[in-house]
Amino acid sequence: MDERIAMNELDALVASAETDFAQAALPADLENAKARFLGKSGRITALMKDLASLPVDEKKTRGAAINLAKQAIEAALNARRQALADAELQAQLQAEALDVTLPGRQRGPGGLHPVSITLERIEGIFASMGFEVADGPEIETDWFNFTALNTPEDHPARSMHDTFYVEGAGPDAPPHLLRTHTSPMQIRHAVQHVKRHRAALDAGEGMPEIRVIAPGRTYRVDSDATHSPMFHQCEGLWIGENVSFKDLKVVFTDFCRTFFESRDLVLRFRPSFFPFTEPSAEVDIQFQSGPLAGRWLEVAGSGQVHPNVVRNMGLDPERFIGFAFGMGPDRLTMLRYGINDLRLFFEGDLRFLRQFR
Ligand code: 2NM
Repeated sequence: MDERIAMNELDALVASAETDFAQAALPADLENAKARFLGKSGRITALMKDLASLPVDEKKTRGAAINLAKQAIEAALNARRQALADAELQAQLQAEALDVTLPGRQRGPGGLHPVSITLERIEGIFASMGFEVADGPEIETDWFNFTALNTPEDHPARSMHDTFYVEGAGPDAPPHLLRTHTSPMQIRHAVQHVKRHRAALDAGEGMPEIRVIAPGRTYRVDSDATHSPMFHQCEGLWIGENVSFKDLKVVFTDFCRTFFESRDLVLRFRPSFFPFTEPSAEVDIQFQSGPLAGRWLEVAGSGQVHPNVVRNMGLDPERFIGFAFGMGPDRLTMLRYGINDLRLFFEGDLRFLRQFR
């Protein structure tokens, strides 16, 4: 065999391998191309096998030449492998690129729920008149929710049609329920207050007046456009040795005028009935100007605390007297902002809630 042609044949083989390797776009293509040249039945392997039939001296030179070609093909293979790996890494880096100069995602300004705004206003106004703010359990006992509040055993409010009862308290446990008003918290607060001053009271001395409001969630079996099974209440209590209905009128008038930001507002106390107060009155307000002018609007219930309730607070009703009131922050919020459907408060629709930000 002519040596020059044989060399050209090897150069062509190397060039062919380089072309094939360059055309391999994926590592798998490249390994297939490698097999065609360096594999068991590849071109280089075939040339090596052919050596066996050559004379010894030719075997030497041709073997060396084939080896050079094989090394060249291996070098081309490794270079291409490296190039494909580099390209893959570059593509991956590009895909995962992070532009740290982009502006961050905004969380957006939050805001208080309109009823929370009302509760904070109520707390602020009564705090300015020397009232404490009491907070307590929403799951109550029958004693604190009904019995201590002078509510008779057969009162319809105690029925399962009106009150949510809580199961699973155990066979011997007293029945529990979701509080139907925040008055049980008034009892809890008063009992604690009286306990702290028990010694002074027993010694015939006085005690600081009880002046407290209890805002919070309450529950009743009721659901329509004007009733929600969960609603808010804020009850107030003022007990002392010389507290009268006149004080209730002053406190509540002042509260309403501050809350509604109107001096142009009058109150009416309309006789009513509650088990825990005697006498009792509904509180109506009337704006003298503005969009609500002229209509009487019911905003609270109130009354002089019943002697049985005063006794259940641990006090002598012959000595201590006072008044209590209860109002609905949900309804107060509707009046203040002109909202016509209670359910808007509990749907979580941002288009509604954003208006109070
Ligand atoms: C109302 C109306 C009238 C009230 C009574 C008491 C307590 F604890 F002193 F007995 N707390 N709240 C009361 C009185 C609540 O809500 C319509």
